[in-house]
Amino acid sequence: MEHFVHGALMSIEPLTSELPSAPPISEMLTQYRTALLIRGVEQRLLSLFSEGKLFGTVHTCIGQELIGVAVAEALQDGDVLFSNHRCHGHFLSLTDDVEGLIAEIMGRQSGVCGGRGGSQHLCAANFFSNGIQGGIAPVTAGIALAHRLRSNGKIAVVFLGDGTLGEGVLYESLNIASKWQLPVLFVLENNGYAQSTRQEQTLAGDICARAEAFGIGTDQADTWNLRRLRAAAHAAIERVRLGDGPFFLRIDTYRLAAHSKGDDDRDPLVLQEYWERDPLTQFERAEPELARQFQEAIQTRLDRAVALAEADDLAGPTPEQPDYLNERPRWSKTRLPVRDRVVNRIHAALAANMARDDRIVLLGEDIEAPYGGAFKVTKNLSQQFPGRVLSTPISEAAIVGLGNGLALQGLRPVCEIMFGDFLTLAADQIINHAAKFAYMYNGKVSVPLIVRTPMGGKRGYGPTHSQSLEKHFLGLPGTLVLALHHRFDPASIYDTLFETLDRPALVVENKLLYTTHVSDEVPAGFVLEHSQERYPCTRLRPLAAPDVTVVCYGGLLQDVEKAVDRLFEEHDIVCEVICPVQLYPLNVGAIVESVAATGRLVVVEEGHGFAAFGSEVIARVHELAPGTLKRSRRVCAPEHPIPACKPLEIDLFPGEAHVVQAIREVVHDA
Ligand SMILES: Cc1ncc(C[n+]2csc(CCOP(=O)(O)OP(=O)(O)O)c2C)c(N)n1
Repeated sequence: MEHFVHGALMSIEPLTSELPSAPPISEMLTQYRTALLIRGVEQRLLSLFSEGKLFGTVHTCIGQELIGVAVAEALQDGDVLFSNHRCHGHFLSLTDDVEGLIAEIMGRQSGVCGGRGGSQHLCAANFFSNGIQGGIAPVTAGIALAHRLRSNGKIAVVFLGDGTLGEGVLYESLNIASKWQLPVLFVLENNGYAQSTRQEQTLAGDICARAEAFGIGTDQADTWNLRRLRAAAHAAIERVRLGDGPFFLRIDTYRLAAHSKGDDDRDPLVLQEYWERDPLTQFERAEPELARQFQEAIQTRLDRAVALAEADDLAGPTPEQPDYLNERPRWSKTRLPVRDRVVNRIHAALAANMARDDRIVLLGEDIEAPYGGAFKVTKNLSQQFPGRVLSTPISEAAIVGLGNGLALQGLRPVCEIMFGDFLTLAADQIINHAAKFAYMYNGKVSVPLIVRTPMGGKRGYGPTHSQSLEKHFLGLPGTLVLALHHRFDPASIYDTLFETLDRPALVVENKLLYTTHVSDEVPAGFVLEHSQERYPCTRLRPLAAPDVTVVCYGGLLQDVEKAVDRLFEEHDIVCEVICPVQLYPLNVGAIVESVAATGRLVVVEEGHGFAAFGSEVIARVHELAPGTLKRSRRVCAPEHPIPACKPLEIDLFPGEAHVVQAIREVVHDA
């Protein structure tokens, strides 16, 4: 038996299969033809680059084509395939949409994603790809979870490269997929390299043992034995479909072209050897006449596809511009119908909406009964809605990744991140997945995902459990950031979210707020008003003419109210308070309107102030109403981490005293 190794430089174990000993048999012609088509497309893409007709880069799967072919042919309608940066072969195997792919990579409107996504970001019926290593694993697990919740017998498949075995989120996904017995197949394309780095430099231990450690069954095949590869793919898919949980398929292969366009440092002699052994080279030798006929048809189709794309318009400007709003709100005096704690209002909204809409699923750490979440927001909901409130492992990236997958499948996931500080671990899922899908897939999908999280300090939790990190998530186009407060019913906010959500939303719930009562009993001398926006802005309008505009959000509204009350009583300073719920996209109309009357602005926020909400508000007021703002101040946390020690923490965080001082300075310095 002739063993085949990944080139002389590599020391991973030899591939076990033999080269096909017989010429390709007739029942596999379809597979070879598809593989030749994929290769033809990618070789044409490389020529288009040389001709200067493409922009960016492409990662070709030349040498690996048969993997996508073998997997796609075993799938059924409704199964979902999620691929990575090296996705053309997978895409073509599933869709055969050569024209859509070429137009996409040429940036044309007739591309599968209207020219927005390009080579790595494709979306067609039941096919997705994204160019972030590892992040697609929990998203695919989420799609599989949606299948399981719907008991529809469908499965999800994710393609990963061996270099991606270094990404932690993959292991979060394997763990959850196994624990929840999700119908997901992990296909590991083992080509021995991550970009330019040899596997022996980066990979410890055994590949399949990784999946086996999570109780996941594994199998191996390679691209040099098509019959065995197809059998393995079919068997793996069949097994997942039968409901035996996830499966892991390692396919050994070799990439014959550069990682992307042209950068290849591998030994040319080794490469040449692999070209000799390449299954498509073998096919062309064994069946020259058939191969010639296939090639002729392929080249004709490619000529036409390129011509069609060239004749088409380039991707147009994005129709929906960012909502940097400056609309004057219409205000109405409001009485709040309830007087209850914020935590109860959020709980009530989740319960009511879950009863109304069975697409709503809650995910998070420790959220099931009896615990009900670290702040008790989901108390007893798991008993009320069995199977729809899922306590997860400590896996923030996977929690939001699962949410992304559920949302892509039309469900309404709500992900609880136990402390806002831990959002950092889910940032890739929010920034590079949730926030990108709708745009880069040209509006073919929406991601109605809610991520809720408690933020803020003053509870002595120290540097890593007390932060207000929302500023890092402000300004992601296509997303929504809301902050609850006690002067507008949080249940109403959640009702609106569930009724209208068409994009990822981050909801900031200040920790101190949970036990605060929602109430409309504002300090004497003020009228409580709300704007008639989807997520209303709150105004505490003073009865006397205001001297200064004070902007804040979230839990700090309580401190600001105390401060403005004191300023009025003790210093005769009249403040108008503006408190938006919707931090992004931000309508500064209410603020502009108020500043037009006061000329002074103080913005209060709990997080660090550099490049934060306050700076943005002040910049926008200057831009949108030039000359109206005479003096401004920001009240925010000083630039160092949060201490656990109580007096230090109290002294550090923006509170009533800081607000009073800043407002006095702004008023008296003017
Ligand atoms: C999170 C992340 N890190 C780095 C990259 C840059 N990158 C793109 S492809 C690649 C190598 C991936 O190797 P592997 O997973 O083995 O897949 P292959 O390219 O061999 O198909 C790297 C480092 C990326 N796209 N995403």
